[in-house]
Amino acid sequence: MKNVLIIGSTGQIGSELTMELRKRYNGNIVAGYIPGQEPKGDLLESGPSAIVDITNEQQIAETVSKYEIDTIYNLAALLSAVAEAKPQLAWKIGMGGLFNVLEVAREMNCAVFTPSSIGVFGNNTPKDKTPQDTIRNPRTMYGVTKVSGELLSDYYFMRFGVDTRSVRFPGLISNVTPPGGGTTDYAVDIYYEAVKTGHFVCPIAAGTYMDMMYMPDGLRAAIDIMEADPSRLVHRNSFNIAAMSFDPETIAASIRKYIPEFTMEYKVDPLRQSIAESWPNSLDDTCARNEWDWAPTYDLDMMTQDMLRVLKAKFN
Ligand code: AKB
Repeated sequence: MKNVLIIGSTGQIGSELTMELRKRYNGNIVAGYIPGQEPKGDLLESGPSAIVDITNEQQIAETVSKYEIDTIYNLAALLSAVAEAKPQLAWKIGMGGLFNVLEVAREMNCAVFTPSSIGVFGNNTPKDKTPQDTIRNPRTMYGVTKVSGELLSDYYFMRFGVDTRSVRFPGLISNVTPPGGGTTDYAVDIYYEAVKTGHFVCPIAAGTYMDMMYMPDGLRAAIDIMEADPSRLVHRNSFNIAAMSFDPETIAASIRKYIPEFTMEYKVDPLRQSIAESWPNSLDDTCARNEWDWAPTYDLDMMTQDMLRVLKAKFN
């Protein structure tokens, strides 16, 4: 029996992770949301939900107590591009929110998963096959909150024994809930536009490589790291994980295998482009493979086939 609170359950990761956790565990899997972002459909009907604003420690504590929560998935965050537009709010949610979650976890004995990101790396980090333990000097507020979050989560583990664990997500590609305000979002939008209009205006320049992952692998990573044998974990916050690395030309070519008439033009967004250029081309995920048997399932072509199948059924 497992009782889990997902904070940010209606977002890109949360909407699918909550359903996956409900399939796997038969305890209280509580969909935490903020007013205006209420759960709908299956997410609402398949289990309990509660208003949980991450900036409100009391509200988190009350929900943890009411549902006897043992694990918190802390998914509330502003993504990289939107965090540059609202740096103060990004810090309040990313760091203030994490501090609230960790305090509740310390007092009420919960394990905590907080996603980190390829955004923890910066211009001085080795770009190719970026090692697990290396320079983390981001120049974005998103990256600053993610690095600080990794450090704070490790501190709570070492100082108070809170069972904190995390992975550094690459760009996550999914067909259920769209992301909002990320640098890697183009790799989601391109599939929607390929199916809906056959044409895509790309905000990221040709030749810009970033790590990406299909959502089913991302969900498995988030669950497997929390189930991993703690005695094998040398690292905790946070593990490099990788599945595929591509630039806009490569993903467009993959789509053209199944939609030959698909066309793409470039209108580069300077903010997203500068963030993308500061991130690695590809990560080395050896530590995750060795310490908790991480391995991705989907490569680019498998993901393209599945994305196009689902989106064609949705829109055609
Ligand atoms: C973003 O682009 O901001 C996120 C991320 C890679 O963390 N998808």
